[in-house]
Amino acid sequence: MRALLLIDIQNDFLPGGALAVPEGDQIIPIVNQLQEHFDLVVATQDWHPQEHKSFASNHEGKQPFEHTELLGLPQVLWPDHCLQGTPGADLAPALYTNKIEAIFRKGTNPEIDSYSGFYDNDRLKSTGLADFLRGKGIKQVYIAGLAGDYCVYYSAKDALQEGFDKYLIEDACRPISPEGFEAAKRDMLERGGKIIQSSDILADR
Ligand code: VGL
Ligand code: ZN
Repeated sequence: MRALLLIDIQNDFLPGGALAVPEGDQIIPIVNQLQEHFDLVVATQDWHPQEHKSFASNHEGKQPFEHTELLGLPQVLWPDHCLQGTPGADLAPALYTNKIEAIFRKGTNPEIDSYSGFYDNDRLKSTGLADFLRGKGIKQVYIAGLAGDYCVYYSAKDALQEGFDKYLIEDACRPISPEGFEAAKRDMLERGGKIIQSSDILADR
């Protein structure tokens, strides 16, 4: 059984959003087509309280995209984004959602960031996603979404660590930084992940 994991396809990560990923909107027609080729479709949603410490606005004198530390971990400070219950946190209106069986929210603890759909960045708290997937008999996890160099990358690493076969659908992702995405893809391959294109899936079945 194989699952499609849609990472953070939310308004704030689309062009015009608070933390826009270049060309983020271009993945939506692709992921809409992909969904019918999977046994299970699951989505994640970045879902921050206003006082979230990943926001530069909560650190005096700091600007978005500066680097700092949170709980001893390296942390990029972001513009305020994906505030719980706001339109920016909504899934993109053009995203086909009927097939999405569950949505896992993350980034709710104001003290720590949570890029992965499986765990927060310190791996202190699980979202329950891995057990959910195992409970559905999933062995292969295919990952698409935003941003390729942050939440997609961290989710991919955790999928591998949780023992799933992991496939990154490269053209169904867009990164914040192209260089960061290149490094992330190299690391995923070294960890045993596979990188494919949407056409590889759309061609079969
Ligand atoms: C993300 C930065 C901050 C992502 C979320 O979805 O990749 N990036 N929060
Ligand atoms: Zn975030």
